[in-house]
Amino acid sequence: MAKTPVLILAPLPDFLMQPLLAAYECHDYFHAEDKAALLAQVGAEIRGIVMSGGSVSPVPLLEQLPKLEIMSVFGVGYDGVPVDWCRANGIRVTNTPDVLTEDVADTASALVLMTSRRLIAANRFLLAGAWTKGPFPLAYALRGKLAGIVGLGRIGKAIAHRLEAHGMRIAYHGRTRQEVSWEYVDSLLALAQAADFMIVATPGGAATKHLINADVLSALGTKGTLINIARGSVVDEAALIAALQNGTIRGAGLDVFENEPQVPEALMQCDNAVLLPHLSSGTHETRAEMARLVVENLAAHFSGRALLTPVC
Ligand code: 8YV
Repeated sequence: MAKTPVLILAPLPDFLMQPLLAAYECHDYFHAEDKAALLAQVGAEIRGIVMSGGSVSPVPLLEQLPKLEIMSVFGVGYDGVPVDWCRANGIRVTNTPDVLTEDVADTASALVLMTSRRLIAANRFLLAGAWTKGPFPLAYALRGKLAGIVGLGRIGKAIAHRLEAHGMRIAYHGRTRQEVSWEYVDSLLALAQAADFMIVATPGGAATKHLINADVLSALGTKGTLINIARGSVVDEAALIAALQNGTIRGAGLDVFENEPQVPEALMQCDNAVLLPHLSSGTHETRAEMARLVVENLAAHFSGRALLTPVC
């Protein structure tokens, strides 16, 4: 029997590509030099899409795939998928929630520690031989400080638990108050004013674009550090660079960027920022689980079984 044709919209690891290639006729749109030619050749037959959390599937592309039935996202964030359009057109969407929560939360708390204790600068200091000339400058303690979580979903909660273990106080802002013991702050600006660390854990997409803007950064102020493990789009990166350059805020710890993998040179020059290459879910264990969900969701769909982790 002929294999079902699927379109690959993002660079995917071998341990995901292998099972996909075994089961499907995979067409690599991401690496195709002539994308229009690829669509002209196979677009009419494509029944599935595989993409990553950060990748985008615009409606004009999807409109060229009349037999599309399912989009399987290798990531928890599906802000690159036009979900309303998919719903309206009967296209199923799946993602990979839960399996990455702990790793992403670990990365967020690592960024809190790296920025508060200036661990990357300390490492550079030692390697440069500066220790023999004197001690590394003192840093800031975490105990008693306020972590303001923006977006208290599964990942936000896992971050809060970790930071409590460091002796931090927790407050959060989101669309709604939740049944949790942490303090709810209904204004983002008020949370920024109070927080020593503001930790962004919201979904990406239009609803949260540039939620963290110049006003929020001013409110966060010189006592404050911004941590972002969510999506680059949530932070106005130009405003953040200005705030880091002018000392409006103390520092930033970022795993995501507005135009990644491009990171502005000006941001890389900020020695009060710790920058990571979007690695928060990047462990062998978690990525294997994410790959399993991508493959099993597709298999479930094409064999008429219930999806494991449906978005719609
Ligand atoms: C991944 C992510 O880096 O889950 C997400 O939404 O952005 C990340 O976990 C990405 O999807 C894998 O390429």
